Amino acid sequence: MTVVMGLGTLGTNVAPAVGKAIGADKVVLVDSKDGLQSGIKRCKDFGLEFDYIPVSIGSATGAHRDYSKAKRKAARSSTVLQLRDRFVEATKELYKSDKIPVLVWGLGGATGASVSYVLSSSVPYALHFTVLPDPSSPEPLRLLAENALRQINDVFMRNERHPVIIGNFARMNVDEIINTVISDHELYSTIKRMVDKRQAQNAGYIRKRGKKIRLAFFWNDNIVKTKISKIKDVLLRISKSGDDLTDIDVAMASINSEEPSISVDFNIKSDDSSNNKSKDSDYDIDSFFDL
Ligand SMILES: Nc1nc2c(ncn2[C@@H]2O[C@H](COP(=O)(O)OP(=O)(O)O)[C@@H](O)[C@H]2O)c(=O)[nH]1
Ligand SMILES: [Mg+2]
Repeated sequence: MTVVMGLGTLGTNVAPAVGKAIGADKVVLVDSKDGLQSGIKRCKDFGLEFDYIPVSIGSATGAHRDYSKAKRKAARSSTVLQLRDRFVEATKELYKSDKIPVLVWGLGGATGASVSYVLSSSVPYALHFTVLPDPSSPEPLRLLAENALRQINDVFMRNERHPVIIGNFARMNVDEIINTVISDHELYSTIKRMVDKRQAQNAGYIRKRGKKIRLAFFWNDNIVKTKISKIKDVLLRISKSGDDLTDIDVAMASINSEEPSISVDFNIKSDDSSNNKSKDSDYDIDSFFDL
């Protein structure tokens, strides 16, 4: 029995593939009303059982990337708080069968990250399947990197028992990411393995001089274990690299070592950021997670 939560634009589109790969019993999609449609279609195409929850905590187009605002709205949204309560119940049921829930969302955005923040801080273990900011997105990469850094602090540093798979899917569109999730054996077997609570309890850590050290699984061309602080270093460098940074390449220089190094290449181009604002109201939710 497993549940995959798809949060925000990236999350709702990629969650159906994760759900299919691990044979999930249910996929729950959370995004703006319009944003939900493509994820719903993908769930239907994959023949998955699913629920969807419209929220209005980011902008309708998702373009403003205002994580602070989305976080404030999520904390006050009755829809999100009801979802959190249902999520906690569902997670307790999963734990009984030694499974943990999966949260799929993209680092750097607003909607997915703020819902992930609410949900993940309410349970001891959840597997995060997330992505680094995409250099081909129309927003300045620096803004996405700043958001991503804050989200790592909010979500991963505060919930340090949660295993994390961070994909570098730079310049890959959603369909390419989906194909990778479904066809990359190493990636989906890692997801499948980490959904096992007993694995999650051990695999998130190494012990060094008696101290627990947080690990993430970074997918580039291979799954490698890395410290979350390494990913933070990379994002910090991006966020400090200038206002107009729009291109970046992140690569793991060495794999199969305990502390892989990460190399980063930058390109600086000029780019305009758009400031989209929208006001829509929250929706009511019915019932989810019929476990
Ligand atoms: N590689 C890749 N990254 C994406 C794609 N869509 C969104 N992202 C990244 O995912 C992060 C979250 O974006 P998004 O899901 O649109 O934000 P949200 O809807 O507010 O949660 C950002 O850093 C984006 O760069 C995509 O199609 N490909
Ligand atoms: Mg969005």
